[in-house]
Amino acid sequence: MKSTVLGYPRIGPGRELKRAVERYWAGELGERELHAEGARLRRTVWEQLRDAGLSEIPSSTFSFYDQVLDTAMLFDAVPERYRRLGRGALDTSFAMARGTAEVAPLEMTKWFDTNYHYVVPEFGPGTAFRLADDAPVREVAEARQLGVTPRPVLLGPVSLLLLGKPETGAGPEFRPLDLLDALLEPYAELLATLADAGVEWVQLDEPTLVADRTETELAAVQRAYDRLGSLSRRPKLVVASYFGDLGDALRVLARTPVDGLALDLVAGERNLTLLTDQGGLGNKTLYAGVVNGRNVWRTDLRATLSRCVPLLGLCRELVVSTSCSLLHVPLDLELELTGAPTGLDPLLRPWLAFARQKVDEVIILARALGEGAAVVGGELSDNDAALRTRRNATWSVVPEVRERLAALRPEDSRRATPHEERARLQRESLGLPELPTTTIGSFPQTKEIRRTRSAFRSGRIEPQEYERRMHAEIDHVLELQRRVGLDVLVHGEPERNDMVQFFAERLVGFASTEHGWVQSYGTRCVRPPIIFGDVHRPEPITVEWTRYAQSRTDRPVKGMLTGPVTMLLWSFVRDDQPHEATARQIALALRDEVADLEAAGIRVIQVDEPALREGLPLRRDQQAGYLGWAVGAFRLATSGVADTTQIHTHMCYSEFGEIVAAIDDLDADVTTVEAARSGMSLVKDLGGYRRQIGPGVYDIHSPRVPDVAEIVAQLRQVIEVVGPHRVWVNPDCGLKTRGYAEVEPALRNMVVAAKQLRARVTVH
Ligand code: THG
Ligand code: ZN
Repeated sequence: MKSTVLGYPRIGPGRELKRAVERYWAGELGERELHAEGARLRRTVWEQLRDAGLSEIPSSTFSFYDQVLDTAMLFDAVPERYRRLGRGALDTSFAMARGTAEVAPLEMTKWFDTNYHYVVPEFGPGTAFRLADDAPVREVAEARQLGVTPRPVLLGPVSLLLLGKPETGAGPEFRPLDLLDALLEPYAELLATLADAGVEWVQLDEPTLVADRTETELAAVQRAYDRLGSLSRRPKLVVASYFGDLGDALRVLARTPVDGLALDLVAGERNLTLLTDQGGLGNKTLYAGVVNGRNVWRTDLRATLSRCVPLLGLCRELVVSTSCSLLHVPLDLELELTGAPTGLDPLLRPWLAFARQKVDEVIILARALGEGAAVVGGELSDNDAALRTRRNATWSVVPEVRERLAALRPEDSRRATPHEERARLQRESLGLPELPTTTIGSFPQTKEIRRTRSAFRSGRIEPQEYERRMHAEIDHVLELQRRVGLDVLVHGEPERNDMVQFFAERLVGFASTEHGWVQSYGTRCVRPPIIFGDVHRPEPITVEWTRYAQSRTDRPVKGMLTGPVTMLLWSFVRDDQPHEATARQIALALRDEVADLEAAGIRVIQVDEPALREGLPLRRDQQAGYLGWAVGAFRLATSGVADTTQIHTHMCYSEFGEIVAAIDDLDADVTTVEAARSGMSLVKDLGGYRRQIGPGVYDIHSPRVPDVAEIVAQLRQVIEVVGPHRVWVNPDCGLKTRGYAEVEPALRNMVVAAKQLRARVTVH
């Protein structure tokens, strides 16, 4: 029986990809050297998969930045403004991904419900597709040299178009999908070339088909795969779906002449019913995605085997596979040290499988299915034993947490007084002006700050010295805020690295890794923590830093926490209880932190939920269920405070409209949102919105200092829709990525803008 994975991490065990690409950007590495490093990274992956004994090995899953961008480039979908720069292919693609001094980058957005972000291609009526490169063919040759016969992976034509957006000026009638027929030609040409190169299978990824699709879109799927499937010169085609079930698209694809389908049987459990209902795939090959590519838990091999057996009767050939690309999990558990002070708990280790370990799982399953379970008897027993340590673990269970949750009453998740009344009380007690000014929380993270944190972590400086330096930094940040005249101050978060990692390291039930990097976008990576057990807070986390800051000023200092939904969504979550239960445990821990901040005299507390929107299920019929528990967790974390304590939340996106009702339901007093980068497009969704809102009035992603008039204009747009009394004035989030040279003048202009408008607003 064959085994495969749909894709593999490309960053390298020590984030070599990041280092090489960033050195290239800095001019420290030439283009030839960068390509050589890319080739080396690909080779390492292929050798690893080959030596593990995987029978089908993917190629073209490598990218210097993003695979969607690469596919757009491959078919020459380069918007004119980047083409005009006259750069080579590599630099053109980096210009599209990151922008240049002259042009802004393409938009970047979430890759479905994962923590990966892709570059959004742009299409217009003038887009002229052609096969612009032979990279997939070259990679095949590269892999062959290692004795690997690869299966090239390409984003499919329907998803490429559906994931893109119309370019400005494309006209109101234009849909990217209109270009499908034109796009199929270069796909056909590429498939022919791959066939000539002796490629047996090509994987065409169509993940967009696991979301709700219109009849028109399904008809496009049919057209695309009828056409590609009936080409005379082509390799076998497997259409890969992942992150959910195919719904109606399964029936459509099953009727086309493609040779195989890859189905996600983890996130898309319904695929099995759909498959059975339509009597199987007939003559087609089923790539059965049974090993979870999205989490880090060891697979229950025996249970998975029994799930695979009935699949054998539903297709001509079965290939055991992962549910999706392994891009979304860390590379190798073997890289992790075990034991104190920073390593993984040795008790946790047998519970886990990262990408490399998942490859072994796929291979064991394939052997068991092909040759009988007896040939992998030892491996299955090891798996049993490891899973038993997890099932029987008592050390990760905290009865007090469960009892506290069980004893909660509905009123614990409700604030006592309606928000209009709270707003009045808070305005009086906080003494804030109209159009109050604030920031989202972090201030520039200088080299000095990073050095201090790292010195403290490794024990090179004493706690007292660390505290002294952090206090000095807080003083500096407060002084700046006083100087520019902000109303609600922050301490600047110098003690924090990543917002999720920081809290995870201080909560019981979360584990952190040393090398568990996962690509977030381009060269940026995160190390998602692992929620393995019951969560609680052994001691206050942020209270002392915030109390210190408040002791240095008469203005309100805002406490800053990461919300329960974001903590959950940006971690690997335990799979042995519903997400709702885990979210409530985190919420309870944060509720204690909120209470302690309040007791320490903090009157404004921000609980960030930047991930709330991205957790939204891809299928509409599952969205209400998710929003229900997500909102419930936020409210549990924040409803324990007095009326006069003002709860803020922050979200990092402007597609506000979709979830505006849920945001309202959070019952936060103030919501700040990212808005400037999308030209305040969220304003259109604020029509009926009745709460206080702080749309980011300038884009912090660029070093440009916005002038006063421009901020005034942005604010006017918002005031026009929601009136003057509900508007807060703040930048977008992420000041920590900027330097003081820009931050201070930009904030000063922002405050001046607020004051100018204030003078014109009548006090009520
Ligand atoms: N934290 C976590 N997940 C996230 C974000 C976050 N997911 C969504 C969004 N924010 C992704 N954005 C970023 C932005 C910057 C970086 C990563 C994700 C980043 N990473 C450093 C790097 O790759 O060099 C490493 C950071 C570190 O040392 O911990 O800059 O904010 N969890
Ligand atoms: Zn944000």
